[in-house]
Amino acid sequence: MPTVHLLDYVAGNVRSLVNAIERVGYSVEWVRTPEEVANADKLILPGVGHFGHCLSQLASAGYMAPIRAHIESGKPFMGICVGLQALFEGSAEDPNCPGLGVLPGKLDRFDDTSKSVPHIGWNDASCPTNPSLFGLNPDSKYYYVHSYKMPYTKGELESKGWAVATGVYGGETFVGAIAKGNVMATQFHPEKSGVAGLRVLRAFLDGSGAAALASNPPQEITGDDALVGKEGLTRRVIACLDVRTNDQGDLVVTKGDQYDVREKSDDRNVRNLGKPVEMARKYYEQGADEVTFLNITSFRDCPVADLPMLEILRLTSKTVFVPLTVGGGIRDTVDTDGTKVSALEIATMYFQSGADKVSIGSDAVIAAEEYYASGKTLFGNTAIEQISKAYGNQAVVVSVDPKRVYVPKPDATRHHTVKTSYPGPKGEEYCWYACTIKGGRETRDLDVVELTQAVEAMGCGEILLNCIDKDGTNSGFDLELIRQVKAAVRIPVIASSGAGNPGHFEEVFRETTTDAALGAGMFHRGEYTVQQVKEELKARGLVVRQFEG
Ligand code: 1PR
Repeated sequence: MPTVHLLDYVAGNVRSLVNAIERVGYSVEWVRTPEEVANADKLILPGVGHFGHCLSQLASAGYMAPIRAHIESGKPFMGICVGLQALFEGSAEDPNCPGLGVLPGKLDRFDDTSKSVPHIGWNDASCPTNPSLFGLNPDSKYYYVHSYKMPYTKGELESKGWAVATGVYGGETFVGAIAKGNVMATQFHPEKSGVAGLRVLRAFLDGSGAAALASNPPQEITGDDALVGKEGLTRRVIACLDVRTNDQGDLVVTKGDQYDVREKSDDRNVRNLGKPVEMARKYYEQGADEVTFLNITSFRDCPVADLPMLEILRLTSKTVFVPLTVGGGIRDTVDTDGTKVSALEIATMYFQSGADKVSIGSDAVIAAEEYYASGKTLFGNTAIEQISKAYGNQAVVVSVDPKRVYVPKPDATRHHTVKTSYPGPKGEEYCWYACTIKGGRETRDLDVVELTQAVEAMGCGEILLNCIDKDGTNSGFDLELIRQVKAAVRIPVIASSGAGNPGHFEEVFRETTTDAALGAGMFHRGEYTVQQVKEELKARGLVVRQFEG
């Protein structure tokens, strides 16, 4: 197998990248010291998380000069995500930390006054001068996750000989990919962009991308060329698999009604809806934009290193090239042999097994309570803070399990209420959403606004907003809950619980500003496919990513 060298310089999830590289027929050799950079013919600089963290690691380990030398030698070089950002002079994310300076310009933050930041999801990489630059396709979508971007100024980089592909997010046009000579870099993650992304990786690795560019160098950009074919961020549809061991000891995908996963029949068996790896693969092939696994029992009696979810991730990430999230049991814990294992260590095992994000439930509620009890002080010791510092905010999702508490009027409680169109049992016209822990078994005196604002302050990058009242009901999402949380935070929110048909997805995207929507039961029971949901959204004029086989 031909090889590519991958720079191993910073904590991050490179497992998916390795899987994607292997999938297109190459094997990875690691560069673990600056001297080894010289061994590389093709070099990839991956990068996730914080610009300053990545660049200061590169600088202090002595990598900057060897990387520049590799690029100047004319050997193939590819940067991914922060690997693209590193090519510029610097970033507002850490103004004191210089980039490689191969390209002029500095990155700035997306404006979050009227949109969620980070920019998470599937967007364009459209290059008017070279539409099929390194396998890009104007009709394909690519997976982005970043808060800082290189703003695009028409013609500026092109005048220096660069081909530039762009995307648009909330009116801001940013650099999605750039290429010139031996250098190719993407802000999106090709390894998480399905078949469209694998095509880009292959074009870099087999040299066909550079050859095509050499024979058709970018021309001056004219007129409105740069604005062609820009649809913006697509509506993200996520499939969620709740996983647990059943009474026979098998690992199964299950699904509850209001979190009760047992059959209604007398035997009260755990519902078995299928096998996790196979079902994840099926949803990927139906066009799911992400797959989420929630370990809903935390496999309590198992040594941490043998957690069955690790194997599920390893197997799934070999064939599923969209982002994978894993949740359940991510907290400081004591292993079966008495060793203490931190939440960060557990998250690290998940990332190394192929997860792109981890989702934290109960532990986030406890951390938020402590945050308010200490007068909103951040000590840096929560799982959210530690994992987001090491892997970036985008890697930390907080999964919220709220329940409605009805009140007759807003001042009957200290909590944030909503006026509801679905009054309570005694005709109460208001409700607040109480956070729960332990899979809904314990209700806390903390509302969803308090929780989501606290975890956003701690560095959480996205909210997975379930709703116990709606879970498994097939009656549609709780729009009132979603609107309340969307108004409270600036990070993206995934609407979850209650989806029973494709129309419910259309409704939640039309009636709220949710960033993504998740379904479980309707997919598991085979009532509808993810593809049908996307067809419905498309028919109603919403932009979606279509699966490319
Ligand atoms: O508290 O960090 O160990 O995480 C536990 C995780 O497991 C949390 O994310 C929590 O939401 C989840 N969980 C715990 N118990 C259950 C249960 O069902 N008994 N599942 C559970 C939560 C809810 C959604 C579901 C949507 C959509 N599952 O993920 O997929 O409600 O369902 P639908 O479309 O069929 O309505 P920790």
